[in-house]
Amino acid sequence: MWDKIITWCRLRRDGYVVLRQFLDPGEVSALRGLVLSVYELMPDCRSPEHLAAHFQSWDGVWLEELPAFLKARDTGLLARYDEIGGRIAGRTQAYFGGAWQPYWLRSFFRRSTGVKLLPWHIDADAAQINRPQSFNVWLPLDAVGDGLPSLEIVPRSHRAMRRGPLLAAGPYDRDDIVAEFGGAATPRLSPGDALIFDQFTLHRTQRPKADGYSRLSCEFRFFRWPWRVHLREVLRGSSTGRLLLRGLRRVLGRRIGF
Ligand SMILES: O=C(O)CCC(=O)C(=O)O
Repeated sequence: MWDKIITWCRLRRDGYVVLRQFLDPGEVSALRGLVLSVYELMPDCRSPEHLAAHFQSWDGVWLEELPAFLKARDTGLLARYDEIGGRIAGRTQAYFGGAWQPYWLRSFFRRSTGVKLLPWHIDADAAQINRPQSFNVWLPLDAVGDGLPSLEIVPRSHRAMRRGPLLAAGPYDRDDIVAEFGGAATPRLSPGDALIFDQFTLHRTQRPKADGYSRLSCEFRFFRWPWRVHLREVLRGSSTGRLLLRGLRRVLGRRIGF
């Protein structure tokens, strides 16, 4: 239990946390095999249109629409996707609590070849998260940090960035802003390790030592509603809960807040 509390406190304090061996070797090879098989199919993808267009423009595979494509193409692969996706969601919830829901709409596989390096940004605006609380479970499928580029993270930038206005990614791309926060950290990660960071934490692709590399990574984003909304949804989910909710509304009126 203590390791989970410490993990949560680190994420809150630093805006990121590294979880070594978040996935075991069997899960890493299942995920890697799945991602490679999906990438083999993707050049033929014509629909859903949004999935096909994003694959064409930046080689990314949006997870929200992937099941529809796999259902039409390869149900075996769909079953593998459901299995590993469910495990990653379950593992994340085991660490951070069941209120964190997978945010498939904002999750994807990425094959990065260094053609377009992402500059300093926060996901809250660059990834259009549009939820009060969200974090990214970044899972590289290749070793990163020495040869292949990891992510550079600006520790403890998330609180200040949350207070600022949401901007397009560009204006954050200034090294003086990063220096004000005390500089960046670059985690070295092996496949199976997870880098988990808040949607307001400044980060970018580590500048690679050489052009022309290829690395695979997955970004599983999670969000949770404020506790009041969560409680309301839980209560709405059962007849006793709905009864209780009605009673609370009668007694507390507007003060109940939902
Ligand atoms: O994969 C990368 O190099 C950058 C990923 C990233 O920063 C993001 O998706 O927000």
